[in-house]
Amino acid sequence: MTVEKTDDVLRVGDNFEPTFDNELAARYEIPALPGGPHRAEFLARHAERIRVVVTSGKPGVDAEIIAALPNLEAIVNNGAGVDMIDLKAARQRGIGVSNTPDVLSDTVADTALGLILMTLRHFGAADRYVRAGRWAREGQFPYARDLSGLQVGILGLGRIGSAIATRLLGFDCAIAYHNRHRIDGSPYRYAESPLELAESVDVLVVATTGDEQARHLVDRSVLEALGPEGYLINIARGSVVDQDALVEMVAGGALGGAGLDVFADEPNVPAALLDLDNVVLFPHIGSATARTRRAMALLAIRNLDSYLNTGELVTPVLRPGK
Ligand code: 8YV
Repeated sequence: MTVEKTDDVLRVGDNFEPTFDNELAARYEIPALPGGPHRAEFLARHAERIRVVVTSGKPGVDAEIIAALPNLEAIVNNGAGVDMIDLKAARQRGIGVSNTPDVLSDTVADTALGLILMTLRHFGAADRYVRAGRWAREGQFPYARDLSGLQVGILGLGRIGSAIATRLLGFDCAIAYHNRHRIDGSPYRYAESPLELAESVDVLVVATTGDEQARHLVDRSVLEALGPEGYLINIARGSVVDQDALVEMVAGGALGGAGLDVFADEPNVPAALLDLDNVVLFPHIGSATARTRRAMALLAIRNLDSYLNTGELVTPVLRPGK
């Protein structure tokens, strides 16, 4: 593969997902936006000629960076979530934004099922029990809760939420969901609000986008509605849940348990959660399989190639042009 030198594309973010980083470097030589004192100097020299930004999740592309690039036309993100990109600023300028949907839905749904099973059945704690020699010393591990036959609510029945629902049907779960709008023809029961959803289910799975409108959709009242016998699973974004309320309630027994792949301030996890056996904690691994990360990387690169060659994005969240 020949490496193409570009001077109209810019890398933004110093923490690119490794597969994307490698696949991108195999095809393109792209300058990176420096941080700190060198940024202003770099922008003064190069900002004018940048047409496309490539980024990979956090820290994203904020309004300040968008404003600093007067000829920016497109932002290519490696990842489904575009919550770290200022979409409002992009829309105002007619800047296109692409993400990597679909290719990760099954893997993220598998992660959700893993979290649900581990949280209800205490599989992580059971594994630790054996490793610590407690089985031989203390005998029978305490009983857990069945997933089969439960009522499960999905907050955000999009592509990932639907893949989670399909899997749960195999566990004979009754599925309900809440979205901003009811989905015509959906086989699942619709709840008018997150609160109404939480009131009627045993397990609430958060699978929404992480944009500003979704911030703290799961607040204290929603967690109270789930209650001491209820469970919260989050594979979306930490910002969707009021994390302080969650920590307090799950530690105090007001919420039955929680399975969390995402947190409000990653990679920092509240210390109060670390010793709780009714909580399962993952380091944001929803889509983290080699195959899926490669598929995401190749789709992001396809968006970049396509934009540079045709002016169109393959999987746009926002189409370029006013
Ligand atoms: C990755 C994700 O952590 O796709 C997303 O929105 O949250 C994850 O799959 C991230 O995007 C990798 O850059």
